[in-house]
Amino acid sequence: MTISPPRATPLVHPIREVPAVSDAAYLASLKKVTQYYIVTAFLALLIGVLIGPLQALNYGGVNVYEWPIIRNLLGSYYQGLSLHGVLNALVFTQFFISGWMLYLPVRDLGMRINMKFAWFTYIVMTAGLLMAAVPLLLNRATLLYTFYPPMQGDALFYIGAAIMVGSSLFVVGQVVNMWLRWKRENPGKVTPLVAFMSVATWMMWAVASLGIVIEVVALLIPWSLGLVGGVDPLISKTLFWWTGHAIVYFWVLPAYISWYAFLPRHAGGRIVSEPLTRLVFVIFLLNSVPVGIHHQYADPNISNLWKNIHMFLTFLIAVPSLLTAFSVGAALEDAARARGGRGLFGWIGKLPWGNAIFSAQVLAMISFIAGGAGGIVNASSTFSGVVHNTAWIPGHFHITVGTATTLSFMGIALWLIPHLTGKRLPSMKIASASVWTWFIGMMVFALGMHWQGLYGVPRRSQVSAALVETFNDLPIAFPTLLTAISGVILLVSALLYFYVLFRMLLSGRVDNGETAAPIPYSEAISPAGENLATASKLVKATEPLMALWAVALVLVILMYGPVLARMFANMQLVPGWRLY
Ligand code: HAS
Ligand code: CU1
Repeated sequence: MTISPPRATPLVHPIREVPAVSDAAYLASLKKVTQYYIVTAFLALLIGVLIGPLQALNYGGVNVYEWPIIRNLLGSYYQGLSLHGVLNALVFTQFFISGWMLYLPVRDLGMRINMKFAWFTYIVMTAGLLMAAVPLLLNRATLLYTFYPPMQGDALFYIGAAIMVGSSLFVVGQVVNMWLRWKRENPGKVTPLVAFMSVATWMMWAVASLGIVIEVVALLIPWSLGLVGGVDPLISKTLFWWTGHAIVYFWVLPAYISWYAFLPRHAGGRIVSEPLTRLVFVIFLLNSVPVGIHHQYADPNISNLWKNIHMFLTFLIAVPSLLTAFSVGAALEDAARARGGRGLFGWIGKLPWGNAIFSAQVLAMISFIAGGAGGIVNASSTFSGVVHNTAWIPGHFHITVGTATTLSFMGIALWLIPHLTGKRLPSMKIASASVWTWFIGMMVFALGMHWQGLYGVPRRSQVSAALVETFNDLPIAFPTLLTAISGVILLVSALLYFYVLFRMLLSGRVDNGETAAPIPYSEAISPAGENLATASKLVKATEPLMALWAVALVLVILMYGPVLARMFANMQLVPGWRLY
């Protein structure tokens, strides 16, 4: 069910087989730590998404924060929103990715890693999460997921967040180190595709995370501990968005790995071009980070020149996603035609829409067409004034991180958990219902929110409690209704999904995951080959990831150095505020 049978036509290039692991205890431990990451991720998502409908109802004009049951649980709309954003956008993603992008390259390269260190990293990351969770739950870090100063929370929140985010750098170290060992042991060989994509993404994240790590460790922790009298909000915000834009590619590239490498197999098709895929990931490595000022067009003390440079670089960083759209779209068409699809659009019906693993990811992609187009609107400094800080923005990110990332991960988990545990998906029908309703719910939510945003309804506001006159004159009755309805659809979807997920996790082991749910490698129409000497120019140019990593770091320093230097020259330290 999860993997289509080989194509009727003979394969030109054999499908990659995952290198065998002879040490069963080692493999079991590797799978276990991956499973811990994935399950922790989904527990965070479960709590996070249950708060989601409360936010949607708020934008639908229903103030559920007045209801006694909610009032007993959550201090305010803003505490609910902080939990929702942190758990879904920061915790779910990072834990899922840390498991997924540790497991994949290790298996792809057939290398051994130090399992003690892998477990240590998981424990440190979880400890950081728990530390940050305490003030969040106690309404002592109601700062929203961007924690902009001068809003101030308890020091424990910043310390926990620093430990959680910082520990992802241990995964970077472990994966890059393993890849370098593989390179030494396999001179002249081309890095296999899945490992290549994972290593490039981790390298990008290492450069990206520096901003937030510096912000939290050097500025916010000393400030929240009272060691320094104030903090410069603009410097903090700029360091935040150094990480904050690139983090969206840290969220979406792990889904791209699946779209490129595994999705064709679920549909019985082929990867279009491995060299092109490598190019896409190298562009992301080089260009994901030096674009963050597109979040700060409205901010003072950043010259228009730098705003425009970052805008131009933002348009460039849409290019690898456009390459992905055409390349993965072609892989789907190839699959559908191999299944007998005909006509200009008729082939689409031949795709395996009833397979939730497949449909979750393709529905995620379809919603991401709109999400990506909206991103390009946000990036234009001329349009930004219309949409910035309005409900349009949460509309945008629910059809990017809420689908391209989350819905893809939901689909991936449906084969990954059977693979890791030998358990079986209890019901493909319920799983399908959950992913289709997630897609519909997110699309309706995004429509309602984009629409409200165009009328200037602000984001991050308890609009349901605002003075009626403020919004009474706006013709937004229909979009607010859409948003409210979407919250209910998404609640149903989440209940269906978590029912299937937990029934699977709590069931007994029945299969050997290695054979019953193998890693779904796909055949490639244009593979990269195994030997660098005979590989194409593109493969040769993209292979030296260490050098490209250094270039990425230099580019960020060039694109942020002058911007930050001017801010440090005009530093304005202000004391903290508690607005909650
Ligand atoms: Fe964004 C704000 C610009 C992508 C997430 N973004 C946000 C925020 C989040 C977020 C969370 O320039 C809010 C931050 C906050 O709280 O303030 N974004 C962009 C641009 C892109 C983009 C240019 N965003 C993402 C992704 C995200 C994400 C990915 C998460 C995963 N975003 C912005 C800007 C802002 C912003 C401004 C600040 C706004 C403001 O004013 O505050 C690009 O990377 C998008 C490129 C994508 C495409 C689409 C490619 C389509 C593909 C699918 C193809 C489908 C197929 C299916 C083939 C060009 C790959 C075919 C189907 C068949 C059946 C055959
Ligand atoms: Cu951004």
